[in-house]
Amino acid sequence: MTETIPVPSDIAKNAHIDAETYQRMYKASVEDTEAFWRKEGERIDWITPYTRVKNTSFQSPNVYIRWYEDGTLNASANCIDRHLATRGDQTAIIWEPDAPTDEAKHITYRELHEKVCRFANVLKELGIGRGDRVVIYLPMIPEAAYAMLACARIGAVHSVVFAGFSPDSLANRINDCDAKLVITSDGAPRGGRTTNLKDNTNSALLHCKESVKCLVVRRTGQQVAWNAGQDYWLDALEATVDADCPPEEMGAEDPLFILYTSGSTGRPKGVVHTTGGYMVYAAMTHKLTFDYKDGEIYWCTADVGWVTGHTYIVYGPLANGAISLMFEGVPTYPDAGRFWAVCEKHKVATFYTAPTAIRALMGKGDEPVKAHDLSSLRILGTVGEPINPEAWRWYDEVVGAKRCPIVDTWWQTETGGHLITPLPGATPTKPGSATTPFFGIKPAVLDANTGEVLEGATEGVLVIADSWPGQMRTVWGDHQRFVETYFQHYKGYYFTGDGCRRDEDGYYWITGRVDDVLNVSGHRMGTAEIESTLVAHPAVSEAAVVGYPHDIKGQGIYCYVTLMSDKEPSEALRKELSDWVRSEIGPIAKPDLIQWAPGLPKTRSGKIMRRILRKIAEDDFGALGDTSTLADPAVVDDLIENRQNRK
Ligand code: 6R9
Repeated sequence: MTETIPVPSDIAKNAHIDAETYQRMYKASVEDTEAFWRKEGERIDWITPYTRVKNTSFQSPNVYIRWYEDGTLNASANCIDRHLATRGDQTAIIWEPDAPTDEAKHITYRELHEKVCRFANVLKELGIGRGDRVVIYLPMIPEAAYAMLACARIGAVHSVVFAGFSPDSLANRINDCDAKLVITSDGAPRGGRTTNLKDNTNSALLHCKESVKCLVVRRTGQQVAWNAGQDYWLDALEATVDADCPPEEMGAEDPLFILYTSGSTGRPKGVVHTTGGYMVYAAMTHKLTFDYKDGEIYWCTADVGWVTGHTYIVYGPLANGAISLMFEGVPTYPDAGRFWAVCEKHKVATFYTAPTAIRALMGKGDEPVKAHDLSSLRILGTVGEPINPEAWRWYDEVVGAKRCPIVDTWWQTETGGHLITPLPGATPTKPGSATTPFFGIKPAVLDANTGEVLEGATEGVLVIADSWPGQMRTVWGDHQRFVETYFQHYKGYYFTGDGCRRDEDGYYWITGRVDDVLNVSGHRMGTAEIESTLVAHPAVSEAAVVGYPHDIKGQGIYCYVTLMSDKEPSEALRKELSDWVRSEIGPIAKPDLIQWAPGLPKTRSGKIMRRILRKIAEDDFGALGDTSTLADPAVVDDLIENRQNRK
């Protein structure tokens, strides 16, 4: 029996949702989904109210997902304008810079309005309008949020690219969505070092259409290489435009943003989210999962380059008129107490971070936490990967002093917001479990091979039986890929790609990806992307990439590399390949271990047996299973002999 941690009574008493309300509302939400979401849609402001609520089908090949489809609204007006009368002078965004010695900024809703309006007018000056795509490649500075909201204001579709991605990755994303403009900064300070974002953008733009313009935010003041006629400084243009920009009236199903994410095959997919349903779901989950109360300081440590930053730094909190803290730095700079110093300094009530950060900080001991007054904390959250019970307990005991409920939120870029998560005032928690479904969510566990629905306490693949408003609508430019990736494996269900266990209390325990997607420090990466980068190197003939358990990162990247016959393995080459992947994709994709593989285990039809490679990488080669179907079973012995991950 795992332990169950009850809901603290003071939290339950004042929560938006208590246990009884959860039961009642959940039942209603899955029994009459349409009526439930008709009411919940009122959380946000509509220009033309919707009459139709749900129009969805999971039946491949005919998959479509539409919510509130005849309603019109503007996402930026929901995040800004509707708060002006009641909380214009309240802080909307607290910005904490990389260096603790630099001053934090407090931006009120009224200031946010002016910043976003000016930014939107600059976009218009540059020829951007409804439906145009804009790529945002910025550090964690307020301008990243302004840029997103400015796009939303004029109906342009933003695609944020994480500033840690390489010029090549940036170029691929600009080209895939045919963006007209890329927004970047001169440099990006992080952890005391600076990335030259404008230089990266210049390199990327060499591989894009000449017509793509570049808008540059001044962050560091460093010198940058300038392309006259193509590049524009934001501050120069801002000064010339009007301080007001009326929001465009958008259809509920008009795209709000594209966000590229890794899958098991091919290039990253452009996940498309639309306006109405996404905003309803972002606002509702932010308010209820974090039991957000007016005036509280809420801090999500994610980067806006990931979906967590979209839904839980920008759209959800701002739709609720919250105070959202944005942090430019890293957890360990200038020291391992930085997160806690920021919590103390700004009196943070809700703190939402990733298990990898918790594990890394846990490794530094309790002292850096204890050195700070964390009495303002009320709710703790985690996201991005399964959290191991040890890290959960440390978070609970040392950071939360056993007072703060922990919400372990399971969701995906594709889902737009939380699908399985505790609610602080309603759900007793179990360390390592994402617990129970959010309102309107119908999870099911299937047998991976037969697709049979498994009841009760069981283990299998996690699917969702019906749509919810925050669900992605399509893959940009490739609806077929959307249908194939998510709706063809198990007919009539949305396939999450995750495995899970459901216990006797109906609690869900996510066990990780069942496909070839890695989760390294909470960042999603396709093994296929790393493999194709490796084989693009002239010394490499073949490569296979798998994950292996890593104490801090959750998973590490293990690469098996077969060299061209005229190339000799060497430490220098190992480093060269590692740096190659880093520069081609970005630092997050840098291999942890590279093993020289004279041959890879393949079936007679030539398919690489990843199962075997995974086992060897996990140092668990006692149980390799059936290797008799291999074309050359001898290669396995060599791989075991020369494995890199010896304990
Ligand atoms: C929000 C986000 C999605 C994948 C997902 C799963 C893993 C996320 C988790 C979790 C266990 C949690 N994941 N949250 N696993 N417990 N609380 O992370 O989106 O980057 O698209 O990754 O992350 O494997 O399928 P994304």
